[in-house]
Amino acid sequence: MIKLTPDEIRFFRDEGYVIKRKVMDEKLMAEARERLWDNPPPGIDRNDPNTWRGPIQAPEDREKLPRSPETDYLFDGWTIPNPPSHNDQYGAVDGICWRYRTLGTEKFLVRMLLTDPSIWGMAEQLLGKGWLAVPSRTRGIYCRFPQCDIPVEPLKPHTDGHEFHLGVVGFIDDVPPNGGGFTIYPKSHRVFYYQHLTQYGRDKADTYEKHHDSLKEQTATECCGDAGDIVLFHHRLAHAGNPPNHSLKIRKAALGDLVRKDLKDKLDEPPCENMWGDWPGIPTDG
Ligand SMILES: O=C(O)CCC(=O)C(=O)O
Ligand SMILES: [Fe+2]
Repeated sequence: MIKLTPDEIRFFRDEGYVIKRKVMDEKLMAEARERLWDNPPPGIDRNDPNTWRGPIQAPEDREKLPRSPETDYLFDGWTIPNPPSHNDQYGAVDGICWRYRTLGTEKFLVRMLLTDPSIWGMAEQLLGKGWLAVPSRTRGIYCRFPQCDIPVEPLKPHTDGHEFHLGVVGFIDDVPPNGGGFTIYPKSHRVFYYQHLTQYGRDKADTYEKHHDSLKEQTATECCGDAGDIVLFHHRLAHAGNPPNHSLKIRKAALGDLVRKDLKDKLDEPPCENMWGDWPGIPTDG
């Protein structure tokens, strides 16, 4: 079992994320890399790296596509509806990402990324033993194609819109530096926790935009590593949805969420003065 050290827990508290190396199960990662090719976007050929490139087209209006309730997020039987922005098949957005979301419901992926005993145990270290709700799905496997000749756009930071406590990003293949690694804004969780109307919901405070604009001045950190490495991140940590991939490999990461069982009772609560009230494992004194 891999555990978080007290220093790593403090790092998570102060920076909003922590990287743990070589955590995920090799066999399950091999299965994930294999299953990724069940349903690639048109024109993308597993055996021909020349085709591993965007742009792939996103539907013009994702909000109008039929919602698929079978992909809702169930936690111990209660539901967080899959947001309409997750409706399109490839989640193409900026042309170089391929978000294979429907694979996210597969049991092996939930086991690899969320209920793996080490990952579950580390999440319990932060959120309390016995407090995690059993998840039904991950977000899926999020790929980023090599940038090739597509112009690099400025980073687009955001905080996630759905309700959760702890995000998990797991690399199922190596991600070299500048290879589209998960790109975060350290410490921003301490700002954005207070920039929403509720602790966990998507509605933003009037002052959100001002703080969001100031992220442009902040240096983002790209989390890279090898297959098996994971990043645990706080739900209000700002991160970029479009990290450029200057490598020749497809960036392949599984994303998922862990929540406490009592999240459903707290959906209307405004942010608390102490942002760590639901995190019994986080020391607030030094
Ligand atoms: O793919 C990534 O690196 C980030 C994706 C992301 O932020 C999201 O989909 O919310
Ligand atoms: Fe995000």
